[in-house]
Amino acid sequence: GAATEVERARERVAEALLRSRARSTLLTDAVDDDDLVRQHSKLMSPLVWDLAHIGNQEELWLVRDVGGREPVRSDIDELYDAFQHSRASRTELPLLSPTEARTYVAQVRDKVFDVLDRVPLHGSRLVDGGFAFGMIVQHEQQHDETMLATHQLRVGAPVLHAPDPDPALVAPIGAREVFVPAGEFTMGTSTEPWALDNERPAFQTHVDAFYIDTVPVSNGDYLAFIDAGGYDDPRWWSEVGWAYRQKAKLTAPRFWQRDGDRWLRTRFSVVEPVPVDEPVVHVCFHEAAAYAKWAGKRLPTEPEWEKAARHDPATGRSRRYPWGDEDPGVEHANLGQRHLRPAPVGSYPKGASPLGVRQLIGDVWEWLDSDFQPYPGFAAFPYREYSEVFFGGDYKMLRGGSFGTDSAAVRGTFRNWDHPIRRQIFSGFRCARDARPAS
Ligand code: AVJ
Ligand code: FE
Repeated sequence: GAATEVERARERVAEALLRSRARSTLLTDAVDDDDLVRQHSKLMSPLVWDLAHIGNQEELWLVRDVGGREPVRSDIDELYDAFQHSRASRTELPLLSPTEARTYVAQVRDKVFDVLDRVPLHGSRLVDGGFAFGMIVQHEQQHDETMLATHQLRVGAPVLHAPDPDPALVAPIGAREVFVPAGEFTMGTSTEPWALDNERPAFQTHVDAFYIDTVPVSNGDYLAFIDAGGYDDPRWWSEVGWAYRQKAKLTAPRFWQRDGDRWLRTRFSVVEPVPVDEPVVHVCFHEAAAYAKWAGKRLPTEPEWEKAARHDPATGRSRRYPWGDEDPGVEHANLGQRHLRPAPVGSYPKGASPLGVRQLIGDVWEWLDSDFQPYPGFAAFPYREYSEVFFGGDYKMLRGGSFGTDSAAVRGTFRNWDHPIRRQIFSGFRCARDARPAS
C-alpha cells in the first residue's frame, strides 16, 4: 500500500545518498590536499570547491528547506554559489580547507539522515516520492562526474583504478543503422519521481522517419575523418565551428597526441594507443557535426534521440530506458565510473532499444543538433537556476550519460547541455540521416 511505497522511497533515498557520498569521497581522497585546492584547468573548480558546494546545496535544500532546521553554516553560502564566482576564479576565494570541507559535508549529511527519518515523503511536490532528496543525489552525482573530468585534466601519477569493461559483453551489431518510422511518440515525463523540471511534462510530438546509427561513432571511424583531412576542410564545418577549429587549432579529440604514425591518448594519467573500437570521447559539438557532415549524415535532433531511446513500436508507449522500465543493471549500460572508459561499440546488447539501437545510455554523452529549450508547459521547479536561466541558443543538448554518469543521474528523459566548444566532458556522438520517401 501507500505506506510501504513511502518506505521503499526512503530506502531508495538512503541507498542513493550513501552511493553518491562514497563516490565523492573516493574522488577527493584519491589525491593529496595540494591537489584538492589546485586549479587543474581554468575550465574546472578546485576539487575542494566541488566537495563543499555539494554539501552546501544539500544544506540549503534538505537541512534548511525540507527539514526546516537551523543552518549548519550560514556564512559560506555565497562562496559556494556557482553564479557568484566563475570556475576559474574559485581558487582565489577563502574556501574551506580540505579538512573543513570534509567535516562540513559530514555534518550536513548527519542532519539529512535525521531529516529523512522524520519528514513524510508525500504531501508536497518538493517531497513527493523523495523528490528533493533525489534532486540532491543527482546534484552530487553530477558534480562527481565533473570531478571525474577534473581528474582527467589533472597531471601526475594515476590515482584512479577500475577494471576494463568485459569484452564478452560485445555482440555483433548487424545493420549499422536503424530505421525509425515516422509518427508521434511521448517525449518527456510527468510520472518519473526524480525527473528534473526540464524533463517535464510529457507531451506528444511527431518525428519524421529517420535513420540513426546502431552504435556511437568509434575512434576508428573518427580516425578515418582525421586521415581524410577532415580537420582541414571547411566544407564539413559550420561557420562558427570552423572559426573555433581555427582559433583553438583543433586537430584531434582532446587528450590525443600524435606519436610517429600512430595516435596516443592520455586517460586518467595513463598513456595508451587510441583504441579503435571504443566510442570517440572528448570531442566538442563542432567536431561531432563536422564528422557527421563528412560522413554524409548529421547529428540526431533531441526528439529523434529520445524516440530512438524510448519509443516502443509494439505498444506505442515510451519506456523509462531503451531496454524497458527497470533501473540500469550492469548488463544494460556502462555507468557509474564502474569502468574508467567507454565500452567498445557493440557492447551491452541487453541494453538495446526495441528497434535495436545500442549504447544510448552510458559510455559517452551524445551531442545532438538541438538547443536547450523548455518543453511545452515547462515550469521552473524548484529553482530557476537549475534549467531556466540556461534556455536559449547558447547550449547544445547531450543525452544518455557517460561511463562517468551514475544511474541516479541519467534516464531516457534526462537532459544535459553544454557549450558547443566543450571537450573536457565525456562527450561523443552518433549520426543520423533523413529517410525521405523516394519521389
Ligand atoms: C546539468 C550538468 C549542465 O554541471 O553545470 C550542477 C548540473 N547544476 N550544479 C552542471 C548542475 C547545478 C549542470 N549540468
Ligand atoms: Fe552545482
